Formats: sequence, C-alpha cells, structure tokens
Amino acid sequence: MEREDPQNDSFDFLFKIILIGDSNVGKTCLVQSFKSGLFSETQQNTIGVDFTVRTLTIDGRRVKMQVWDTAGQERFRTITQSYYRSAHGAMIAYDITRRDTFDSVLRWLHELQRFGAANVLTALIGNKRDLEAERQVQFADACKLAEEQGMLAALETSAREKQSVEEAFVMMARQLLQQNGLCVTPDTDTHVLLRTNSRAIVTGCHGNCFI
Ligand SMILES: Nc1nc2c(ncn2[C@@H]2O[C@H](COP(=O)(O)OP(=O)(O)OP(=O)(O)O)[C@@H](O)[C@H]2O)c(=O)[nH]1
Ligand SMILES: [Mg+2]
Repeated sequence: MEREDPQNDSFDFLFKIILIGDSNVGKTCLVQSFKSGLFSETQQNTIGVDFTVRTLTIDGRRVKMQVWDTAGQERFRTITQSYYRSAHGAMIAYDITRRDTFDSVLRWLHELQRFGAANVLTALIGNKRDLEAERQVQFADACKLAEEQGMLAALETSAREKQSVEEAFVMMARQLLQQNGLCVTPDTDTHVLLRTNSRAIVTGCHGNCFI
C-alpha cells in the first residue's frame, strides 16, 4: 500500500465509512490519525458530523475513503442518524478503559441496523489500548461480541500511539473491494497485526484474505 499523492485526486472506488460510538472514546482522534498521523490530547467534542477524505492505493487501485466522524453526544443523535443510510462501512468504537462505552456497542449496532443500509460492513474498534493499566474491557469479550453480531473484525487501536489505526481503515477498504468482486492480496503488515490485537471474524472471498 502507498501513501496518498496529494496531486492526484482521481479514484477507482469511493467508500463511505461512518464512525459511531459513545462520546470521548476517541473517534475524532482516530480519524485525525488516519488522515494526518497527528494526535491531540485536548480534542474538542464533535458537533454533529465532521467529514474527512483520504485516498489509499491498494493493489494498484485508488480507493477514496470518505470518513464521516459523528458526535457521540446524545443531543446530536437525530443529525448523526441521517448519515447512516449512505455508509458502506461502519466502525463502532469504544474505549477499552471505560466498560460503559463497550456496553453501549449493541445500542449503536441496533441504531445502525435501524437507520443504515442492510448490508453495511461493521468493525468493532477498542481504542486507547496505550492505557493498558486502566483496561476494563478484555479483548476476548470484544471478539465474542463481534463474532455474535457478524461483524467483520474486532481490533484494538491507539490513536495516541498510532497503533493499528491505518490497518483498521485499510482492512475496511480491502473487504469493501472484495464485496465489489475484487479479490485483493493479503497485506503483510495487517497479517502480523491481526495475530496480536485484532481478529478477523468474517473470512473473505476465496478463503481468508485477512489472516
Ligand atoms: N490515551 C489515549 N487517549 C486518547 C486516544 N484517543 C483519543 N484520546 C483522548 O480521548 C479524548 C476524546 O477523544 P475524541 O477523539 O474527541 O473522542 P470522540 O469519540 O470523537 O468524542 P465525541 O466527538 O464527543 O463523540 C481526547 O482527550 C483525546 O485526547 C488514545 O488512543 N489514547
Ligand atoms: Mg469527535
């Protein structure tokens, strides 16, 4: 996979990804890390929905990722729900140091099922894995939930340490390419990552393209 060429805005595929989950789990920081590699300790709460774009090159195809970063605060729920319908993929994020944010995941999933497209691809993202000493959610519990709910994968990330953030978006892009009939070659970096803090739940076309 190559980095984005800012001079070239052409693309072969356009995928819309929505980030949902409780307030302060780190959705905006994850998007910023994906977009620019930057992290902010004093990130403001999102008002409504923010929009970011980054084009990835995967197996020679230019894949434009339109990322919709939604507000987790309850008062924005009506606005954020209106963005669900057009999403091809959804990342449901929780904070590994706050059990209540993990307990909310099912509620977010139900909202997605209610307002989103029927075949929307979902991944479960446990963020802030740099705060291991404060961990309240075991990765095994996340894998179990993701499996029960037919999600693509469970991953743990750190926006602060830039751990597995890029991989999470690339994984979504690869699976969406596969759904469009393209069998993409496995990513060697993702291969290593998936053995440690991530588990692919759904296997891809022609066997398993992730693990
Ligand atoms: N230690 C640590 N802190 C993080 C990480 N990601 C985000 N944070 C912090 O968590 C807080 C909330 O991050 P945001 O990205 O604003 O959370 P959000 O989910 O977008 O919140 P809303 O916009 O209200 O829905 C900020 O203080 C961030 O600095 C991470 O990976 N590790
Ligand atoms: Mg935010």
